Amino acid sequence: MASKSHLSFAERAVNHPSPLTRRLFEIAEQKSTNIVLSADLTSTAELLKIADDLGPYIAVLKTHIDIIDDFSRKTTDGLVELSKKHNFLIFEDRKFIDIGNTVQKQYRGGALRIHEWAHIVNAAVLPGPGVIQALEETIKTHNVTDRGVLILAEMTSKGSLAVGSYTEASVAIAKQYPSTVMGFVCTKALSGLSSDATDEEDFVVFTTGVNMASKGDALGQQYQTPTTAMAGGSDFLIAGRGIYANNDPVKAAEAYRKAGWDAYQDRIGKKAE
Ligand code: 5BU
Repeated sequence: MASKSHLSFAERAVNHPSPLTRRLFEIAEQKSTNIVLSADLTSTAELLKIADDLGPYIAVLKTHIDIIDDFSRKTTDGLVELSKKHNFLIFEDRKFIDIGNTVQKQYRGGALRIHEWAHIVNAAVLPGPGVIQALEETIKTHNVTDRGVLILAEMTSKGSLAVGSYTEASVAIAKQYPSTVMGFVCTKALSGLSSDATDEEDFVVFTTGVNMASKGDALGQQYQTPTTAMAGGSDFLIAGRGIYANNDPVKAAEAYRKAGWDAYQDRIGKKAE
């Protein structure tokens, strides 16, 4: 996979084939942030409050909508309104992993109606390429240009089995669906995995397990810092408890934003302000 990580997001936006990826890059440049807030709060009021308070510091808000105790249309209508107010994208961390027929029902319907409000969703390719085909079909049926998918190519938890040939297969499947797959959730750039790299490809690397104060948790989570993640080739940094569980989430969001953006500017050869 050809890496474009030495270029600025603005440069990468110019000829990028995906309108949603272009929009993501533009948001990052406009707001000087590559932070994805993992807003793992469990009530609608808490979720909407953190989204409103931290919206100015983030490029993307990541949700686990199925952990909300009092989920209703108000939850997702509120998120959509805040995404417009603060100009961020919404990423539902649904991790689709089933046969295509089931995945389409999960993406389109049920109580959550994820495709109606989430710009980005993710999927694991354990079931094979059909999982991505199913998501792509739903997106194309609805004729929208602001929906995309990230493939879970690696995981941050101890003992993860998403390594080696599984990660390589994730890259190969991404290449089959270039208009739908924006990139990967992974711990580092996946360069060198593929021998038929082309210059046209520009997948985005989202890295989870980012924390400035902790090395992990009691349930196997393993963290790296914004600086090490960016040095490893990440583009967007996903941080949860490091920000929302801090005594001062606004101050923490600004600290993560600055650390991520400084590291990004270093990488593209611009002096950090
Ligand atoms: P934390 O509070 O920063 O540890 O939250 C991390 C979030 O990212 C949480 O929502 C996880 O479900 C999510 N996550 C992860 O931690 N590791 C992974 O490999 C993937 C997602 Br994929």
